Amino acid sequence: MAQGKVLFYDFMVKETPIKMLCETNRTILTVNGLFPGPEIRARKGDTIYVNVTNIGSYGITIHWHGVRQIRYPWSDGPEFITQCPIPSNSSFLQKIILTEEEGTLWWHAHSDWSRATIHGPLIIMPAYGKMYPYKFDQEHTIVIAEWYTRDTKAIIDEALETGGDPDLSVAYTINGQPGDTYSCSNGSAYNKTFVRGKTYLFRIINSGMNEEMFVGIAKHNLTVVGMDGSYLKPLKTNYLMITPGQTMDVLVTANQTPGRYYMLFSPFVDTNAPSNKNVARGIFQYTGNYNHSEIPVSPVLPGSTNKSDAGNFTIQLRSLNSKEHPSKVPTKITRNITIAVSVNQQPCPANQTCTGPQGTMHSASLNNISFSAPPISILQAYYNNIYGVYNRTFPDQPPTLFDFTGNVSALGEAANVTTEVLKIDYNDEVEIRFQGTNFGAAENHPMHLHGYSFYVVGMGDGNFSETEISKYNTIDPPYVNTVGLPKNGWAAIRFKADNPGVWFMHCHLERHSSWGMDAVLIVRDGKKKHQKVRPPPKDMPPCSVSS
Ligand SMILES: [Cu+2]
Repeated sequence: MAQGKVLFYDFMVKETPIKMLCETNRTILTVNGLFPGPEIRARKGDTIYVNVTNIGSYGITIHWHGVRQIRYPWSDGPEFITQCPIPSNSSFLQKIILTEEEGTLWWHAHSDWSRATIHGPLIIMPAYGKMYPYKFDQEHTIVIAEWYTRDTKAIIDEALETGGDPDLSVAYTINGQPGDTYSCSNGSAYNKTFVRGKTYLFRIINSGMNEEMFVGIAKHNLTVVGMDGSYLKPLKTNYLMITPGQTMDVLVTANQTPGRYYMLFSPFVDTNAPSNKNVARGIFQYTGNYNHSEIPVSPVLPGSTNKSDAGNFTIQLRSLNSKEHPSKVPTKITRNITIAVSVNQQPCPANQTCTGPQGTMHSASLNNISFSAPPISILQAYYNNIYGVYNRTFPDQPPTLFDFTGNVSALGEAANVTTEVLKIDYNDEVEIRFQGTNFGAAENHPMHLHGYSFYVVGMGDGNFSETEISKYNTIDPPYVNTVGLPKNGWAAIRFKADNPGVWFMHCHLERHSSWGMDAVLIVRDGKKKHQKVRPPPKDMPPCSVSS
């Protein structure tokens, strides 16, 4: 691979005054005073240094979502997995090693719920002299977020204490703007000008906390050409379904009658759990002669509970698989793992009042293990051979077999709260079958893996069955870092374990991850020198047992 450039960025994490939804006297944690945060723009193969300085009032970490960080988990970011938080009034120089990534990714805080306001785009253009596999005239980046009315660390700290539901967001925002369905943001909605005949590339990032979204633009087709930093075969559609954690590159040609058109983001809510059902709207206005104060045309999107429209969009996605961008789907699987994905409840501790369902505490698990973060980072414990920080007994199969997606009401809902890792040999060809279960409020789970992208070779409703294997797509499945596991369904992914290190795997719905829907993969070093985890930087944030 051609040697890329070395780029430098400065990130200052600080409390910043912001006016949103008529609130006054409100500050939020931002990077460089911006919401959404600053864009990082690089080319394929570049190396980026970001000096992260935290002058906020509590520790944070930053993750580079979708960057594989080959052999260098030290800068990956999830708190207590690869590092301890960067304390107030200190800095950490993070190194982002780009290799195969090309397209739209993003960065975000990976500690408590700080990512609600600490996130931004990470755009990776083709290497010098290389072309995009599609044409466009202009590009725009769209970052979707969820707005909460108080400090998100307080929200999750309190919810984990009581076992109850965390606050709901009160608005979805498009590049920081909730849009004109909110009287307080009338006149400040996200808006862009369309010139008839031109084609626009939209880089759409769902950095929302807890909801999947349907997306559409009135009367305009959308052509999806990339996802999660990898190209797709062009897919023409009139709506998208994008989960938290996912990014999509979408072409839109301005080929309609000059006028004003709404872009609509509307939540996909396939669960009984409480949710924010508001919409966010942006406006596209053509240049030319027409009444520029006319009311924009609205798109028609699937209803908020429309699971089949969500699935029908997702199953059409195919990787580009061209000569320049080939698919390399593993076909000789040496490690086969099945993971049951559940929302659980834990009994309320004695002498405490809990506000979860029927006085219990909300919880969540993978293979019946509700992940508990250790006091020091798992990577530091692994690399320095510190014992007693984690167990190595995460099971390759659900501990008990049952009708996962059937009536589970007779089964106990509590999971084991513990810190387990899943060890994988270097260069194993891995298949993971995620199996949704019907415990608690079942719903779509956007499962995200650090350190890897993976091929989604199959997905479906109900319980996985071996007969599905013959129907897998091993030719051109999408190559992504986040897969929406259908509600009460399954999804099968494949990857080659060629990146040694400690890698977090979790649901990208923040409340599920906070409740324990997480696991840690340790991919062992290979035998050769360039197959081992590189040494740590000297300025790793310190871990203190009390933190
Ligand atoms: Cu989930």
